[in-house]
Amino acid sequence: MKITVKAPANIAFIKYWGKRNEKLRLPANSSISMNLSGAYTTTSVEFDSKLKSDILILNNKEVVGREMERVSKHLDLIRSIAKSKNYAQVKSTNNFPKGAGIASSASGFAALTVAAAKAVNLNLSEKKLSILARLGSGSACRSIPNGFVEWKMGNSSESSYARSLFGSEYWNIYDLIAVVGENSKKISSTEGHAVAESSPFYKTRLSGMKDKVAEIKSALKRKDFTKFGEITEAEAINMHTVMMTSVPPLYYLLPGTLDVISHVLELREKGIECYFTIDAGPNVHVICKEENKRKIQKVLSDIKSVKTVLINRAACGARVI
Ligand code: 2P0
Repeated sequence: MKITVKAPANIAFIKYWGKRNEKLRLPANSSISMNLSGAYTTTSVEFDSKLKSDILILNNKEVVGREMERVSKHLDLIRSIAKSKNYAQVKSTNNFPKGAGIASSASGFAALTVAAAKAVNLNLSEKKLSILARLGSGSACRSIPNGFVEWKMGNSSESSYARSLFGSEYWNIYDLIAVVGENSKKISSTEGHAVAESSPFYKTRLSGMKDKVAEIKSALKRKDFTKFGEITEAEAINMHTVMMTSVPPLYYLLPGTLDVISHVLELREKGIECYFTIDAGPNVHVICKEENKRKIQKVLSDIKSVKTVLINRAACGARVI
């Protein structure tokens, strides 16, 4: 049976950076995110007893090598649970342009997990699917549940998974992604996580995490946009401080990144409320309320270093289509 699944990328307001257990992808802290309506992966999986190996077709091109091996390893895990030996054909496309600097591993592994589990006739709970997706790529576990999501760090594989705090319709806030450059990562996120500990600021970052997660959850519950934005912005800088002070240092920011940040600060000075966050890449996610969306979109689009602005609101999690 061929199963097709659509899964969103997600933006973390409280980030996952650093692991307690690399193999199990257990994070050093809990994280909070929102699924993105405008950036998603669509993946179909079909197991076939006639296949001699797994096949991966990504954006209409057959993929071999490391990317393929990571997908095959994930399929092995699902096969072992289902006690199946059949190989699969996996076809996957991202709706966001290649080089837009949006990580595809979260939406990719979320879609792959749900599609493969269903295609091999496993009937798994959302929690189990989130755990499985986490084993493929940590941030993918947050793309399984709906809307605004918490990934509880847990203390074992079974207790580290994501669940929905609020559905996608809960709060009409937007994430305008100002794309300033490609995500030409010399060091992958997986390798980046592994060196986080080498930053002298890493321990300090982790020591403040519990309170920060509680505070942002409270702001989310109260729909206190100012508090929510202030925590989000400080958290992004906190993570990038750890990144830039690790050994080797990881510099994801480009001149265009700072250009956008300065416009965000200027907009706020003018009373147009918005806040930024940045992932492991140069692009700036500008978070705003609906009433300011158009104005901010125009300002961002007019910045010379901004190639395009991608518009997102909260979305539901991975779904069979
Ligand atoms: C996040 N990032 O919370 C943070 C913010 C990047 C910066 O999760 O090794 O691709 O596959 O578990 O999930 C990127 O890390 O790493 C990430 P793996 P992943 O969104």
